[in-house]
Amino acid sequence: MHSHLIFQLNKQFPNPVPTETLSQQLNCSAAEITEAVEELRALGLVIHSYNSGLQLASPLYSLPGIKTYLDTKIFGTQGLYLFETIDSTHTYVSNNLSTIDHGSVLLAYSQTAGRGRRGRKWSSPIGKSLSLSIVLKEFSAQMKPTLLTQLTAAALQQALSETGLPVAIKWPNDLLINRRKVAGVLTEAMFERQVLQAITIGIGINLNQSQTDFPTEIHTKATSLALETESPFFADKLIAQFLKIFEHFYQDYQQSLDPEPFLSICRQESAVIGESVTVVQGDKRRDVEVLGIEATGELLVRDLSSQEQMTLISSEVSLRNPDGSYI
Ligand code: BT5
Repeated sequence: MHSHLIFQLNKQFPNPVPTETLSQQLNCSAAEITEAVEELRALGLVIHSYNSGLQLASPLYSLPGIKTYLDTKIFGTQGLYLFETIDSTHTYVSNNLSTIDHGSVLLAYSQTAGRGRRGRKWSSPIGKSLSLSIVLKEFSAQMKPTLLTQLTAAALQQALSETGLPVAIKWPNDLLINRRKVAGVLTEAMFERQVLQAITIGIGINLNQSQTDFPTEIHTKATSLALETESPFFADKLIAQFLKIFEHFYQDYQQSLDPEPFLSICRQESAVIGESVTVVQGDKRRDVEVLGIEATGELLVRDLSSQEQMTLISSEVSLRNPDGSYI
């Protein structure tokens, strides 16, 4: 009911939809519509009531909306779930792994405990952001799970670029527009008795946040698709396109074991190759020039004081501007 109501409201956005029209479309009473709207408002979603009808405050994706565009064989076709609010889609997967099939996609309008890398927080306010986890249980024994972050970043870069915006990848897992972070990727592997059972790929995308919707500490480093396009952003198509491109890269990589198709995008669209940056590793800092991305997915850099070349592993480091600010 909620999903179909949102789908109908979204289709008419920004126009209000009369309750009678919704009753007919959803085959239910006006009282049931009012009850559903109250339930959604109680979650924090903003739905305006006018004499002329109901109106979403900002566009909202929905399962029926995504399915209109979905053109995948596996991802999202085996299982596509949408939570209105959840602690974290990643945490849900790890707590329910045995009941979730390979290729399932979990989405959430809001996360109360969204996670980034190394215990960092991911802000996902209700109705404004996209939180998505993909569950992988079938993989070639020879593939390198560590490369999946870059596979995902490349797929996301390609999907986001369809907006016409200049989208760059900040190795290993950030997507930037005009040097501000619009999306992030989190890959987690789950082992049982040292045997890889599953990999969960998480992506968070900022869709319709205004600058004040971001926590103060990330005001100057975060952006949303609505801020960049200067208009409300409809995400159904983006989600379907991302899943299609992800599926293409993933299936291709499982068969060929060749990471070049996605690594070449990470290199070509890199925000850091050729730049001088500071590598932060725990308490240590080191100024380097970024030379490239190796076939292993590691970052090739040259230390600016010793001139020594070295590779960096994504799980261990973060990159910053030499003055410490976000790149
Ligand atoms: C990431 O980590 O960028 C990975 C984000 C993955 C989120 C998805 S949502 C679905 C799935 N379920 C989860 O619980 N997580 C995944 P990292 O590179 O560590 O970046 C985290 C840092 O980005 C924070 O410390 C903030 O500085 C900043 N940040 C937090 N929220 C942000 C936002 N909405 N937009 C831009 N930057 C943000």
